[in-house]
Amino acid sequence: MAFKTRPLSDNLGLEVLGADLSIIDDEAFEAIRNLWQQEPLLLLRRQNPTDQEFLDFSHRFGKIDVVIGGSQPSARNPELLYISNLFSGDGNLIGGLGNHELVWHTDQIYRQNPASGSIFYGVEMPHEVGRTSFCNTAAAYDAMSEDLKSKVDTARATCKYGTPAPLSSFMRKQKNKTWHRYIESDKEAKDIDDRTPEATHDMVLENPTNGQRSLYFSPNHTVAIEGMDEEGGRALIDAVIDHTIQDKFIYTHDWRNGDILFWDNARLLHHRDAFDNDLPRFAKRTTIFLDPEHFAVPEPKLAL
Ligand SMILES: O=C(O)CCC(=O)C(=O)O
Ligand SMILES: [Fe+2]
Repeated sequence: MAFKTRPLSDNLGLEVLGADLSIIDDEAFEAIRNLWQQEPLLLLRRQNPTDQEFLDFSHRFGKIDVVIGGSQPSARNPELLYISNLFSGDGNLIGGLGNHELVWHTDQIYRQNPASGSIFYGVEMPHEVGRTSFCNTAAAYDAMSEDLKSKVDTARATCKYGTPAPLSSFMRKQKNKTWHRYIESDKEAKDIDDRTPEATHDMVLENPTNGQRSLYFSPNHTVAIEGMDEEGGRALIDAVIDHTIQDKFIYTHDWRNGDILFWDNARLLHHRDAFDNDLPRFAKRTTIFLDPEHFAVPEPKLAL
């Protein structure tokens, strides 16, 4: 079976037409997985899965991670992350990540064994604001000079969740935006810090099925390049960021309710614009250990 598709932009992204995520059989699943293998960003519109259907579908790709940063998993089901600026009746935020800009980043890269697939279900989404942009790091890698490729091919970047000291000049210029965290107390901050020790990963990943290479790094989390002093490490990450974050590799998504976006953090960076906090925004996300037989993953030896 093959779904009809149409490109979201010249740079990246594919809309999959005629698929209903709540009734996907094995054949339809394989067709979607094949599309995601080829294309780092997929969109399904007008979806309306129950939590269980969303989780069942996500599970088909692999084990779902329980996110341990500052974001809030659903208390009813920790495999489901709520992303929202809404408050419940008792005055608590119902989800994580608020309404502010989220600078260019890669989900979960600060973990020792990062789950690299994010599936994001926009339930209640404002238009034209709070847009999410994606940057194609496979295309960026292909377009690199041989000189920069040879440097980055062997490089490993060290990441730390919520760091106040990002390595790149790009992030140092916008330090006030580094990463907002809704942390209530010093104890909570320490707990998160203890749960998220530094993690180091190869900066170039390769898909075993088609040899496609992509850059794996996160501007806001990178604190050092392994084996390099601060100056050398900064020169490398600056060159990689300058080359990668360019309009020609970026697609910006304007959300509609019912959109489900699949993004592969092994092949994409993403960024979210700020939005007015009076506009309700509510989404659910799963974060998946994609299987290393079909996808490039950061730590295939640790694959579950
Ligand atoms: O709210 C968004 O559009 C994206 C949030 C985000 O960065 C994430 O869920 O990983
Ligand atoms: Fe993210």
